[in-house]
Amino acid sequence: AFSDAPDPRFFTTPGTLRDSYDVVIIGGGGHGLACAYYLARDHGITNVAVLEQGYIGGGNTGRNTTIVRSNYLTPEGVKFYDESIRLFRDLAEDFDLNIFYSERGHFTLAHTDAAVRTMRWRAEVNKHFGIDSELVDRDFIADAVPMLDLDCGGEHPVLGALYHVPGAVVRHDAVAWGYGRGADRRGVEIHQKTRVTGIRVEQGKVTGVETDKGLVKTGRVISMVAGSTPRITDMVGITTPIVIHPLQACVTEPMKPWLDTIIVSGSLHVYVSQSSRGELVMGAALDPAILHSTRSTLDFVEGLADQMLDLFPFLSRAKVMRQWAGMADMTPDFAPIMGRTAIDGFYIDAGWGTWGFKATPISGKTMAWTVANDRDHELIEPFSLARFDRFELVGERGAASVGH
Ligand code: PYC
Repeated sequence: AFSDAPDPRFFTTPGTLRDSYDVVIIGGGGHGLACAYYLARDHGITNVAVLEQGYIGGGNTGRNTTIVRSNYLTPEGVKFYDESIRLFRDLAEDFDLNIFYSERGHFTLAHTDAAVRTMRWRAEVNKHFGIDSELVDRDFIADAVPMLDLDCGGEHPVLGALYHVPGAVVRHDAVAWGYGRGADRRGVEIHQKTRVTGIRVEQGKVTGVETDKGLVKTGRVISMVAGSTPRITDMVGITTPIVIHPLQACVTEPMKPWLDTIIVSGSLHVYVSQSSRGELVMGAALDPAILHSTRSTLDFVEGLADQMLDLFPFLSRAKVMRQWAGMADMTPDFAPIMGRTAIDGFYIDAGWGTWGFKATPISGKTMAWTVANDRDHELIEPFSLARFDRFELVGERGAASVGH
């Protein structure tokens, strides 16, 4: 039941782990907390532990550039992310918490004929599913983003763009904390600083989870981590085609509002929006090496600045205030891996590469449904791990904002 008692903090701090839980969620990021929330709210499953090795929302949830969009390329992707946007729009009310959801409009710039063709393709797929996206020309972009140098200093002029009206930014930590508080109030236990060290499987079925705080019995485990996915799947003897690359980002010092929209340039490998605090939130391509690291580099800021100045030359004196990195679980087709697995009671929500934050609500909701019904929700059927054995890939590479 939802408690109305005044709560000076967001969460209760659970004591020791119980002996057993109906469901154990590994990973206290947005996805794990959203799943716990919907398990409790929609399915009445509250004997749930979320195990987080660090602190909640401290992984990729707190390290992304907060962009939400549904302008994907495949029908499977478009339907999935569109449903996520619908959920995002209601979250502040669901949580009774301001998550600063701000619809800005989202431009993906095309600098080549091939990119224009892909943008048109995406626009048509989007429109087919009722999503507000269209291919726009230079005049349209110039009206919407007057500060943008459409000629990019003559190097790679912008030819057009995919304009996606619902594109939004949202406070990422508020999303994680809203889900966490909602789950906590419904009886879910969130155990931070609790590292999973093993998963017990007997005769093909999950029976428990080993942690640095002791063993808990459970028949259902959901892996909802990033960066650590191979470590967790090794525990149950499952392999995925995931490889991990660092993805870096940074913010400038705050400045007066001048950029209302979200700008992505796949060819120049940059994306930028201006936060409600006035900072430019920016990112670039994946780091090239396969690496398990959250180290920031000067190389990244130098490369990003170079490309940003092609688009916005007047920013040459803007100071970078902070930079950081996350770990992106990349899949071969740039789509996630979700649902049941060959191990009875072991579920996976992984492969979120550079596109995971925007899926937070829908991944939580569909994974909760999948676990409650022990059947893959129809929206995630295309994303099953088994697709790689069947060669039924969901090719979303052309809709990734991040270079690779
Ligand atoms: O997929 O929109 C995106 C995105 C932006 C930054 C990283 N991923």
